[in-house]
Amino acid sequence: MTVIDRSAPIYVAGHRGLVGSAIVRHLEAEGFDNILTATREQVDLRSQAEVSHWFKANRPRYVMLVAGTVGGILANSTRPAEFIYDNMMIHGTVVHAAHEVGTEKLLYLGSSCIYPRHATQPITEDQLLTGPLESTNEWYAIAKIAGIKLCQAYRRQYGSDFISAMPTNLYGPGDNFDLASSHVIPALIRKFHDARVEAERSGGSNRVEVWGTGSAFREFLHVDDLARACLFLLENYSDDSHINVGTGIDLSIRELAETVQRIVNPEAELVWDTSKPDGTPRKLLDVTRLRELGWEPSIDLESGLADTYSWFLNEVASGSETLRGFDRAAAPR
Ligand code: GFB
Repeated sequence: MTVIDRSAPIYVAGHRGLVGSAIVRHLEAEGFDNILTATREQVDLRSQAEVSHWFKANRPRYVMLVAGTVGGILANSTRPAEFIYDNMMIHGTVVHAAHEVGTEKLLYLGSSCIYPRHATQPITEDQLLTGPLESTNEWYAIAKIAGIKLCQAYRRQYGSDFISAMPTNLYGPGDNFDLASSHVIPALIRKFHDARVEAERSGGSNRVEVWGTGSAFREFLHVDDLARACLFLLENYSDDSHINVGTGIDLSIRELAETVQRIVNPEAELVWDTSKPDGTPRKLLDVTRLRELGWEPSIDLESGLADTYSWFLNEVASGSETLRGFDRAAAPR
């Protein structure tokens, strides 16, 4: 157990993203009153000189390293250079700068894609580096694995209390709704929403194209649950090994599409685009270690999806700038 001083400076790297914004909300709700953030314009996290300079000026006692270039299956397979370079650099610069200023505790966030494509399900932490990776996201996965190893190396050589958490697929308010780069949940919400709006407007077809065969299985965690888990781990976890963060429950992409359909657009006709990849057949995390520490998720998928859709509708209605990737021409007036 680490006693975390809520008035000490805590830096959230990546505060504008899905995860970072949820962590900032949660820290504020938990009484943290010295939350540090830096925009991309202020600090290029890929530059060691800029990051070290910022750390020396701000000296965070704690760091939540949740910044990175992220995206869904298509973005991962079409932009491999950005995914490996940006992420490897960001992990390296932030971990090193935290070491330079003597940051007391750092939490690094990885991803469930670090595990082998054919890992035994549910996936225990010790399956890391036991087999080949899924090809659609191996670039991102390699960078994420390097991040785990960085934290371990700094712990071993310098005694730094740097920990790694591996979340399952995430979703929630603040997600990216750009169809070329988003993950499946925001993509489905937007596709079902746009199809309904268009059908109501033009009286035309109400068809929604879903990628792949629908047979892949995924586990989803609401980002507000992840934010709770990150603070919980900062306070209760201090181990060399990374730790899985998930719900322990998965479903097929077909079942997911039907659930989003029920919430957003029950009349829609679903069409499967099998020219698009399914990706990893299944990646259900074994969350025994996290459960044994005493942490449980609190938001079930159906209510999490409904909550995310209401957030999306509010953003559309308010013309918010934070709704990434949404074409306002298709928004209801
Ligand atoms: O969310 P997603 O892009 O990420 O795709 P991954 C999950 C599944 O949903 C795949 C299917 O089987 C997709 O084919 N899918 C169906 C769709 N329709 C759509 C759609 O309209 N958009 C998208 N994006 N998918 C990512 C990795 O893998 O997961 C990253 O590429 C990272 O490295 C992240 O680990 C959590 O689960 O396949």
